[in-house]
Amino acid sequence: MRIVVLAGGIGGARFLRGLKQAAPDADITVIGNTGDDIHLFGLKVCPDLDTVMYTLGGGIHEEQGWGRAGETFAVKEELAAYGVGPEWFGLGDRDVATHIVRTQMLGAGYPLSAVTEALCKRWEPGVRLLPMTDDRVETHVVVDTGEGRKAVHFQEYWVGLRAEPTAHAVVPVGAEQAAPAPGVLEAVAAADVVLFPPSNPVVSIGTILAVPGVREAIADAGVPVVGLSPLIGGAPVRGMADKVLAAIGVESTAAAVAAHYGSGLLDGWLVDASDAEAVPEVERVGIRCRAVPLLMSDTAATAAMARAALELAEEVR
Ligand code: GDP
Ligand code: FO1
Ligand code: CA
Repeated sequence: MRIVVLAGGIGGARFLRGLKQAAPDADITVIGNTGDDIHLFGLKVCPDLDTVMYTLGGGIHEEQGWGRAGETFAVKEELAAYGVGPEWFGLGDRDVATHIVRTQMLGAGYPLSAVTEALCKRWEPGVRLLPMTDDRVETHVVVDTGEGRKAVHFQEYWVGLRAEPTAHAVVPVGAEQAAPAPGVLEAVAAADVVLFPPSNPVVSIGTILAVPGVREAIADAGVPVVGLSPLIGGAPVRGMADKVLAAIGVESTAAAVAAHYGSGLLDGWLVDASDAEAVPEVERVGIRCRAVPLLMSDTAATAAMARAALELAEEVR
């Protein structure tokens, strides 16, 4: 079975670990969000691609969910001693090696998709990891500074400002001019099922869908498209999905997120067992819905979620 998964960072990566256990023989292609990417200290950092690569490759800092296990921060301390910022972004020493290799290869002319493939030779994530695009796309968030509104890079909004200022708009800068990376549209066209893990619907999956051609390819693939809610009890399990959903005018409920994707894209939607009252509401907009436990407390629980998603895909096929 060929499965295509659109993934952000932590939510996407943890779901993929469960999916691999639930479907060990499946051929899994991951289309990763690159809207979170940022240039820092002359290095190109791709947080969501790296989170997927490290999580599936066994190098992730488990509790934190991003960055490397056993990390040290000597480079960060040395940069701070020079007074070179931004001081709010924690680049670890082990992680820095990944960004050096990536930046060096990009400088030599390799596209991000080829660089990602090269990095994955070391980590062997057991999936094909493709960036959504080889072109530069950067998510910016329009925030209130107290002295008017301004657009800041998503990482500055989330890591630097801890998502405290009200977000008024989310803009995937460059998306309109971007092209899907090699293999993205081909993987969607060849898929037997497309899954939306419980990734952020705005700044992860929304950004991937903003790359021209991706949404259309998924809608036209003629295969089941099934998603899992990142919201439980009307709140994100972690992160700022509620704030960026508010910025685009979507209520923070499992049902509202399904309706936001819409029945033109989604065939099936899983909500948490505690949100069972959302099931009829989702089905009214033409999306088949089931309520099952959606907390990724360990890989076994996550594998059960992945099995439920694949079962729902068979029901709507
Ligand atoms: P990010 O790039 O690191 O923010 O990761 P993603 O975009 O892939 O996923 C973020 C989303 O994952 C957040 O909106 C969380 O609510 C959601 N999430 C994290 N852990 C869980 C979980 O255990 N269950 C569910 N249903 N969602 C989760
Ligand atoms: N998240 C933080 O909250 N603080 C950090 O200092 C930080 C550094 C960082 C470095 C590399 C990397 O791949 C991810 C990093 N993250 C950090 C996580 C990441 O920026 C965000 O969680 C995601 O982009 C949110 O979608
Ligand atoms: Ca992310």
